[in-house]
Amino acid sequence: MSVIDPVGLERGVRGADRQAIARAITLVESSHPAHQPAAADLLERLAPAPGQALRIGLSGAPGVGKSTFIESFGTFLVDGGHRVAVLAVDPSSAVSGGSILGDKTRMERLACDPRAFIRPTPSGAVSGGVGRRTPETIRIVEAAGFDVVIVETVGVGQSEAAVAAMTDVFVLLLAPGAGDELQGIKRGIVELAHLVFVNKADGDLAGAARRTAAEYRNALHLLAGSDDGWNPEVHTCSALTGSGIPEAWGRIERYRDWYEATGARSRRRSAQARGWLWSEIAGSVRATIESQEDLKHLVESLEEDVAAGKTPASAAARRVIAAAFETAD
Ligand SMILES: Nc1nc2c(ncn2[C@@H]2O[C@H](COP(=O)(O)OP(=O)(O)OP(=O)(O)O)[C@@H](O)[C@H]2O)c(=O)[nH]1
Ligand SMILES: [Mg+2]
Repeated sequence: MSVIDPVGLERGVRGADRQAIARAITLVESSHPAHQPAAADLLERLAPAPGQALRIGLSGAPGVGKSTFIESFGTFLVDGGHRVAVLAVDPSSAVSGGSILGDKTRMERLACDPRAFIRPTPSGAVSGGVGRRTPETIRIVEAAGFDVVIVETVGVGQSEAAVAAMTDVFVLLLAPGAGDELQGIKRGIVELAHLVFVNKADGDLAGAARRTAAEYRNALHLLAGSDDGWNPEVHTCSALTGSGIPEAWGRIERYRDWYEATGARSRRRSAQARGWLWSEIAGSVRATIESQEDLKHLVESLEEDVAAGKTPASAAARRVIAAAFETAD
């Protein structure tokens, strides 16, 4: 990225020019200090975006069929007149090395469709691999006119809470079987879900899928329901055959109608914006500390003491903060 022109990028993004969108995302993802002013400028220019897109968080353990589901569901949506952006936050690719290749073949149609935009996000160092800049990336694709944004994550880490904190509806994808072991996904993730879809409900797996759905329905019944008062639902689908995919969208739309009518939307979005402000503040404080040699050394020496149990972390943090704010101006 040699010449950065935020005005040109804004025009390109608003005109849904794919190359401009990709370059804008690369710019906001950059951690290079020289890129920060242009990135901030671009984001401010894009800020008055309507923000009416539906943001869907989609999570599920490796192999449950997330990529296949996105291909099928996304194709259904674009055929229905929607424009779909998929932001894949995929730490599993780093581990297995396989999923990028898998995604190329499993999202073949959507990847080539001009009404869709697929962007894998490098799993940054922040909270379980969620792209640190995913909320900004969402803003960019929304400004480009995508009205459905899917943020995909592998349901094995902490990234789900972060994804739930930047989306409107959280969808958990499961495979048939496994029942109570919760298929390697963390228990807390089920509690984040507004909708659970048991995928692979086809062929020999159809019966098992129905049983798994029934088990989860019972399990969710015992939970209190989501914070906002929505009662989570469990349904089956097959990403492979496409059965249950239009219904999956119907359920999501029903959630969205409820979400908008009850005021849950504005409450969730404001809470998310406030949470994001604080996380930005925390991130900036950290970046400031890491960018100053003396502070960095102070932290490194305190890290040793904290690791050795000589100094409590809270006391060490107070010293760093005191030093950082003294030198801040
Ligand atoms: N029978 C059946 N198989 C499916 C279905 N959806 C996906 N699969 C198969 O399950 C395997 C994994 O599918 P993916 O879509 O790659 O799963 P994923 O969740 O994206 O996996 P990771 O990217 O590794 O986390 C593939 O062999 C798919 O063909 C389905 O609805 N029915
Ligand atoms: Mg995948």
